[in-house]
Amino acid sequence: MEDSRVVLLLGVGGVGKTTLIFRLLDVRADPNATPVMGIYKLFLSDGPDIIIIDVPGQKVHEIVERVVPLWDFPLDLVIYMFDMSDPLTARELLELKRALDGIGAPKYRRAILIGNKLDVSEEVGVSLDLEELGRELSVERTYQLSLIREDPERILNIILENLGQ
Ligand SMILES: Nc1nc2c(ncn2[C@@H]2O[C@H](COP(=O)(O)OP(=O)(O)O)[C@@H](O)[C@H]2O)c(=O)[nH]1
Ligand SMILES: [Mg+2]
Repeated sequence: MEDSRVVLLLGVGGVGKTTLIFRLLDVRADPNATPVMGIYKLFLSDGPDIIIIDVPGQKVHEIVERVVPLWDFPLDLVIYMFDMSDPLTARELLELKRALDGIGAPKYRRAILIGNKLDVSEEVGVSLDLEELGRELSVERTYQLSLIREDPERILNIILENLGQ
């Protein structure tokens, strides 16, 4: 794994973690609830391989249990995700982060926050303070996206710029 970077997606079920990966890989299917850990590898022509880990589980406690085996894994980037149209997913994300901090893991070099489903949040008129949530999660950067229609290049660039590539 010398020449790979490892990215972990964290957020409760339904926020769009698997969608991010499917967009990146140009998989057209609509993702179902993720039953098992998904490990995807991107081979880039110029630069290290990127391994993306999609943690299964819908609720905070299920996800915490699933992240435990990743304890000693060297993570380069954590992408925290929530649904901009659903404030509960933001509260649950904070709960998830606190639960993970409470048991001292996982260790990572850098973290960012993606507020997904911007299309829905605009439609229903819900707006959340992304920067405030970003501060509470101690992330380096925040992004508002609608992953379902996002250009895969843009998603890849977000990952690369935060991996320092
Ligand atoms: N409207 C809208 N739906 C989205 C967006 N991103 C994901 N979804 C939908 O939200 C549902 C849950 O997404 P999924 O990727 O399975 O979430 P996960 O449980 O975090 O992996 C799926 O039906 C997606 O198609 C988005 O940007 N806008
Ligand atoms: Mg999923």
